[in-house]
Amino acid sequence: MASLKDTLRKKIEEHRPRTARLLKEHADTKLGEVTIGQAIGGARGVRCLVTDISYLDPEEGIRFRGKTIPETLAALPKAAGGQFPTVEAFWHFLLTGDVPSEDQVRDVVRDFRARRPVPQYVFDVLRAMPRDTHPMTMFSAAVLSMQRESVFAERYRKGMSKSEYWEPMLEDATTLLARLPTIGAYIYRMKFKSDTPIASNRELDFGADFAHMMGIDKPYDDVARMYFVLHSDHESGNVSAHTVHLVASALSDCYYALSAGLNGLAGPLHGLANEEVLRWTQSFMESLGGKEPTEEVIRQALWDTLNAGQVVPGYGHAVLRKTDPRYISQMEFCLKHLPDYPLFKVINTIYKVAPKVLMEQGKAKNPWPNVDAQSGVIQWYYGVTEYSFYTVLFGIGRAIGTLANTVWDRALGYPIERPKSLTTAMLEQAAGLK
Ligand code: HAX
Repeated sequence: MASLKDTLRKKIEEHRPRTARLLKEHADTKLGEVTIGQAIGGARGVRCLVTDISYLDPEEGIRFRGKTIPETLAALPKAAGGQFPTVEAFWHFLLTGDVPSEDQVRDVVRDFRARRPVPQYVFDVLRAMPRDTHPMTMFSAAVLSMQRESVFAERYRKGMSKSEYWEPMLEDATTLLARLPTIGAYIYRMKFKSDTPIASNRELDFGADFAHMMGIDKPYDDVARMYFVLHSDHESGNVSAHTVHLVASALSDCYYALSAGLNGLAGPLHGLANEEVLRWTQSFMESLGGKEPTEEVIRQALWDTLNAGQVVPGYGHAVLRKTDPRYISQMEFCLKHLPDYPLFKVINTIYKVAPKVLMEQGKAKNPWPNVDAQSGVIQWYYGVTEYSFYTVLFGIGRAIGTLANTVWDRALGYPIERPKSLTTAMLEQAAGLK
């Protein structure tokens, strides 16, 4: 049986000539032009990043290694006694593009288990922070605190050839990823469950151990697996993925890069939107004082939000132009496991009304829901009602895709990222205004 690392080495060796040929023979081929609107407008649609790990089609949504979400979930080996694939199987798949065999998954699970123990100093760092610190700040700080253990940084200091960079990057990425569930669950129980952390059970896979350390029974193990897979990757241009890629392009190690990416994920227009959705929904429900959340009442609340100059959280997207398939996957989960749950019904009613309201307002290019509109309901149903924690869950998932990308970035020798800026006067000149 080929190990994950051996399979990856073979894939990298096969891939390198493709990148080298494109650079050598086709470096001047144009992929598009950049407009003033794009330069001012957050580089929307500028094609200047490369990744083979996932691709986001505006109409279809995400494909991981060429597979849609349902295809990915169907293809990968499932966790024992579960309906969803293990995170370990998905990690193998994202890194190599191959669906792993059961034996290969077992091998990755074993490797993750060995790397799982979190050093005491990380918990000390968390405990030293004021208890009302946002969970994302704690999470990012915990990741950063482990930078001293980076094998990549150590090997770089000692001198290492560029062709070898990916190996210590893989080493760091795997260790870091394996530790994240313990750190996340520790933050949760320290902050919200009267400081009663639960020790890891090394017999369990990534998702099941997370559920165990959160103190939540089945099927939360499957919820965790589903959640982490769905939130893993959304090609390279979103704030968290791009930040990880950018920071790592300076040859900063995985710890620096992921911590930076998490800080971007913590913004309300990005990952924090899942917290905002629940905050918005709860405050709206409270304002009803027990009255029925009818379509008409929801329509009014949405208009109140827009008229106050605020965004409707969980709706809109910079690339997608349809309902996010990650939203649909979670909605299907809800229909199966919690069809009559009142909060799910409210979220579904918002889905009926919000796109029409956003279309009527006419500003958002995409009036449809994104992943964040649905994810909090599932957490709430299983007892995780502390919504400031939701982005940490997103962060654990997002680490899978972004860390896999950093390994490939180093394998393919992608250089330090450095787009060019212009002054406003230069834009005016280009526009013929000066
Ligand atoms: N509610 C109200 N207005 C919205 C809106 C929404 N949900 N989505 C977009 N708009 C507005 C924008 O604020 C912008 O207004 P201005 O012209 O006044 O600046 C206008 O519509 C055009 O924006 P756009 O081109 O459609 O959207 P962007 O690519 O600029 O932004 C966002 C994409 C996701 C940031 C945006 O849709 C938004 O703010 N949504 C709400 C927050 C949210 O759900 N974020 C999570 C997105 C998914 C994700 O990253 N998850 O982590």
